[in-house]
Amino acid sequence: MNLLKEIRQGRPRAIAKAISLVENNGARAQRLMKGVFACRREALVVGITGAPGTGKSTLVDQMIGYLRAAGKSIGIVAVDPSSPFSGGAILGDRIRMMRHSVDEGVFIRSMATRGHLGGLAKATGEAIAIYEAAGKDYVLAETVGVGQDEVEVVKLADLILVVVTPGAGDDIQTFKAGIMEIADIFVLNKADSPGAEKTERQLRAMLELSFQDKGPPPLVKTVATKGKGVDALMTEIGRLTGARNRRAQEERRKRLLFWMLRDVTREKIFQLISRHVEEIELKELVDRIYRRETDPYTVADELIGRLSLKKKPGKRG
Ligand SMILES: Nc1nc2c(ncn2[C@@H]2O[C@H](COP(=O)(O)OP(=O)(O)O)[C@@H](O)[C@H]2O)c(=O)[nH]1
Ligand SMILES: [Mg+2]
Repeated sequence: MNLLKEIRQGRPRAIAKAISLVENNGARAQRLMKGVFACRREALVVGITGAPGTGKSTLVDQMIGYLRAAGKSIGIVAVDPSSPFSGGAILGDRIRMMRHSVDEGVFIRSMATRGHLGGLAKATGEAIAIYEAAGKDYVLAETVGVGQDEVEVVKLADLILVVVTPGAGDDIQTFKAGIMEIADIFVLNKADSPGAEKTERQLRAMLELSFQDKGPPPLVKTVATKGKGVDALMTEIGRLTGARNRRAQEERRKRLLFWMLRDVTREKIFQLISRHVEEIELKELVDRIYRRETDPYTVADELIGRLSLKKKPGKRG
């Protein structure tokens, strides 16, 4: 049967196959993605980020439980940096969500940071689109909030949760750089640990300061291991994504589509160039740039110029 049709029916094997295809970024993936896009289905995409060990996977597991009880279907992408430990981390995520692995309404997929031709954010964005085409109501994207790659990934979400834990107050400076300003909801997980109240106070003070203009994002306390605070978190998610905020969501989606268009166009232009320019010449050009005889800007102009010449043979200048 046709792969797209099987995806639309929500068949797990078809979803798995489709995600592998986009990870490998071949011509078949492109054809498939055109069909996926035409499906016009949308999920609510929630990004969950935070340092390793803050309890993201445990929280995701609880969110799955909550959403399944409400009859919702869910796709999960767990993005892990491909350090020597990633195998272990991904395995850990899998184990923490294991109780859902036999549930047809839940699909879990891990993606490693490196080894993606065309970029991790692109592959993850495509995986999300595949889940949407498969009719998932929610997509939960767990990512470690460290590198630039992960920040790009979490920006694909309609709503972003930043998970912190007690004691995090000590390195609050690290949040300031990068991840903090993209949070829609702060989750203070491990609220059962010592120092939770102190961290809460510090966090609230910091948020008040940093979000003076638009007001601080909500802070929800959870104990993921016991499912405490999960109702409150889900209520907050519902509130922020409700009808009143529909416009903001639309704007965000459009911004993403613009990025996607930019990435796809960029990639296609480079593919075109690669078709017209021998690899050996590209290597020589890089050598010349290395020797500072020329620069990437000049070379790019030159290469693009050649493309337009190829298009209109005979019509020079
Ligand atoms: N005490 C306590 N431990 C938790 C809580 N949530 C998660 N943990 C533990 O923290 C560890 C890391 O959790 P995990 O979900 O893998 O974190 P991740 O790396 O952010 O995905 C595990 O041993 C969890 O059992 C919590 O609310 N309280
Ligand atoms: Mg995890």
